[in-house]
Amino acid sequence: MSERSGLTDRRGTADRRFRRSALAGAVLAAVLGGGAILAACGTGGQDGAAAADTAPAKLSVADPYIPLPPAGGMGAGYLTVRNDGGPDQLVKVSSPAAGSVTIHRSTASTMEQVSGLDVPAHGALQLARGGTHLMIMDWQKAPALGDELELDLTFAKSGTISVKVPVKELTYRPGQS
Ligand SMILES: [Cu+2]
Repeated sequence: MSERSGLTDRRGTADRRFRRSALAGAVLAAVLGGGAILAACGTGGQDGAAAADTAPAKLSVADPYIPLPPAGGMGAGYLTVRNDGGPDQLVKVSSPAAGSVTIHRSTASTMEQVSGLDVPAHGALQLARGGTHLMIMDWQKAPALGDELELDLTFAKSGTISVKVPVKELTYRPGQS
């Protein structure tokens, strides 16, 4: 460490440190993601992996819910997409109940819109609190507890799957009744 480094140098060091930790996070995410795929396709060699990639996806949606949004405010949507087939990608979500539904990813301090989310082969895509979620705005009518709202999930290969999504208490977690 240089005692005499000026403000610019220290800034540079901090910046490099930040980049390194961001890179480490990306590598870790890649390792974890790769691990999940390996676990799912563990017995297949290269041929097996190639076969899995062209197999049709077999998707089903589990545990969808929307925590009751504040009056007039934006809401979040959570659900799990299960896949018993080849890989697919969630590319668009819309709803007759709302003017805008976007796919979001939470980062450490904020969230950002993403254009799509992978549904891994023989795995699941989870949209859950603190992670990826749907952001719903411009309600046609303010949602109330017990409402069932339609979400239309469009996948790159499987087309559109429509689900009825119940509006739950703010504290609701899947698995509770
Ligand atoms: Cu969001």
